[in-house]
Amino acid sequence: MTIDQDRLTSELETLSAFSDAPAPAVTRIVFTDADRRARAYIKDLCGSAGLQVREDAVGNSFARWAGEDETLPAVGTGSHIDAIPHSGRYDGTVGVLGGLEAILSLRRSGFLPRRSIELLMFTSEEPTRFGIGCLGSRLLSGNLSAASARTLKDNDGRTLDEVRMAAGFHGSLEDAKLPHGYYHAFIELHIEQGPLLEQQRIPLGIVSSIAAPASFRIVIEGEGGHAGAVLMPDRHDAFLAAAEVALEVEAAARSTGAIDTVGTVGVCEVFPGAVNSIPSRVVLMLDARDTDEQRRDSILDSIRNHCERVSRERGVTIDWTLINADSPAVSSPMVMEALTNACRTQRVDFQIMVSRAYHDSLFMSRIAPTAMLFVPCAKGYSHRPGEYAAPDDIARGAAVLASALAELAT
Ligand code: HGY
Ligand code: MN
Ligand code: MN
Repeated sequence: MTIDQDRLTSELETLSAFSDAPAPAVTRIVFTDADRRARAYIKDLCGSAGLQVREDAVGNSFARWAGEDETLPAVGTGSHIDAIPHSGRYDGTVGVLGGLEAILSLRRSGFLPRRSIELLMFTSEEPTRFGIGCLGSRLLSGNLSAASARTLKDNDGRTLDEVRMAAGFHGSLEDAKLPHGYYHAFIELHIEQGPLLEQQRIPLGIVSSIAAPASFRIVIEGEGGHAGAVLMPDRHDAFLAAAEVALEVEAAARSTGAIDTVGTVGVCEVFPGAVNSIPSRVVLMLDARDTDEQRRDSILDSIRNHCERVSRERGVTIDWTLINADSPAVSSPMVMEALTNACRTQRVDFQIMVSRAYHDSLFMSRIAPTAMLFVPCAKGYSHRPGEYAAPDDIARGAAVLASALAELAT
């Protein structure tokens, strides 16, 4: 069984061109024209490969290689192709195109799966447009109800229904949830988005758990006013209150003493945004994660307590809105064993590791035995134009994925 590395490399290159940012950056926001052209490209590749392609109401796509016994739960693999603004070309796409190449290499080798093998392309793994990550996998796993999904709006105030239907995805969101037991197992191939594999010169990572992500929208309302005329004792500066909150996010994350606790404020919108006007309103978006859910929640509590103190002391109001607070994912021993068997058969060194980024596998693990396979990325860079994974590393990941899929589909 061989991987066509040149083909895989050229497909990743072609896919990266469907972007709203000039190369080497990639911007591919869900349901934009760039996303729709990229989807069409992937669908064509799957169709020409003889896979049966279907899409659900939110745009998750499923390309199936029918197994000998189609009544059996299938084996799934896949990832996402949406990309946050000015990011890279490998996040997610390696799992979609690498998954397709793994399937093609098995077909070329004459392997016949007993269970069907299905390549998934999840909609909107990134939170960019609708504020919540893994929208597609949340819906298909039942983590997010159709009714809750309908309340989502993008920054222009357009609802998910409006946007998805304008992009050609009709049908009922209620039908997106997969039936119980639909998959026998699921594997996601992905770049590490961290530096460990490269630093330790280990070509593959088998993920044992995915950290628990949480995100909140924090709105701080103070009093505006003239930047010259309002004296300091009379001010209720919303941005300075926000600054105290943001610094507490860092302090709380560092306070646990655990390297797995992380937190940041990735969005800060200041109103009215004039140099000579005291900020009257600030919107912050908080992202906090930990492999240990209780530890993550403990830092959220301390940040929240700090907000109450800042509100009292500065005479501002601070409102929290939960966007998501998910449990971590623990990988399936069965799927991890299929991956370690494949590494041993192909004599590829690997290490067991944690994923600090979340992935669609976080939600696939709620409905099927799941694990992830990481390939190194240069300097651990991701979510930035310098993101890079070497063709031979990607090909090696696809080869191990193919063997693991074959084991699970037999
Ligand atoms: O934010 C994440 O962890 C993922 O890359 N969307
Ligand atoms: Mn990402
Ligand atoms: Mn990703």
